[in-house]
Amino acid sequence: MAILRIAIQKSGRLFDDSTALLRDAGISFGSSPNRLLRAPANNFPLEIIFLRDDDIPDYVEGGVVDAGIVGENVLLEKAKDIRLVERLGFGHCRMSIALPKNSDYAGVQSLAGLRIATSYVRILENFLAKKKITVEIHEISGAVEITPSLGLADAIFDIVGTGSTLLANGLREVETVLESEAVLVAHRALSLEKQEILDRLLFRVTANQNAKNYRYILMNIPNERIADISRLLPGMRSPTILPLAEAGWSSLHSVVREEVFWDVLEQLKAAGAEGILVVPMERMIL
Ligand code: PRT
Ligand code: ZN
Repeated sequence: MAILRIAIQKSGRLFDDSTALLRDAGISFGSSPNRLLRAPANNFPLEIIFLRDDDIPDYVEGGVVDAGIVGENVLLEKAKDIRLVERLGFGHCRMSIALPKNSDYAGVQSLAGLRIATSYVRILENFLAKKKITVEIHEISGAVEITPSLGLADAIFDIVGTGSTLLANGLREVETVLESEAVLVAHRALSLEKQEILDRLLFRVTANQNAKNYRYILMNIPNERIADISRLLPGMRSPTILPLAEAGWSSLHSVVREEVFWDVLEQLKAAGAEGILVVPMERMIL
């Protein structure tokens, strides 16, 4: 029987969320990647391979592994011929250009001719080419943020999370080049059996993501408001309406997207809904 090999980061910022994603999909596997760099799943046709994030795109392209979880920043930098299957909603960061905090900046043109240190040469080159700006790129493998204070560069291009590393090094962000998150990637041409396993995995992952993106909501409404209130709640197909013991009233159940949730709540209240309850969901299959 076919087994799908998936690479995840061996240790580092994506490790916890990547293993949690697989475990939340009901997949169990041994937990100690320190010595063991591969772990077969016990209850799903999956083998987990623990790698450095930088190696994952190459391994996926070459077919050494079938799929992987990696930062979009790494995916773009490596520019391998692989498929982006799904954004995973963790590992959020941005990639920005930063200058010493007191230097003048009047738009991207100010970067012309500067020495910019980075580990992400390709992404930076693409950005500057689009803006038609020429700079001197210095490729550095780590601790990019200290190069301006050492006089090795005039600016840096690097990953920013909270921004406190930039601040601590006397730098200020002047251009955001990319917003990134962890993504599921796959080999271009998986066998039918392996693609089926990937689809099963994706089905589980999506059910979990949907549950995070939606809230289950129930409320009491006077019967004459059913039509109005239903319009505010498209739900999955249409809301569920159940009669209350008290005549003239119904209980309405539906789901609401997280990002519009507060707006909808206000509209429901204004439209006469009472006793509104909001409950988290475990899984949601659309
Ligand atoms: O060993 P391996 O090569 O696998 O790991 P790595 O050291 O190359 O990567 P790692 O674990 O640091 O990051 C893995 C992925 O996490 C990155 O490729 C990004 O997709 C994502 N990510 C999310 C981040 C950050 N947030 C982040 N803040 N990667 C790096 N940082 C750095 C940032 O550059 C700064 O130096 O963390 C530091 C703290 O950031 P601030 O802005 O919060 O101060
Ligand atoms: Zn790395």
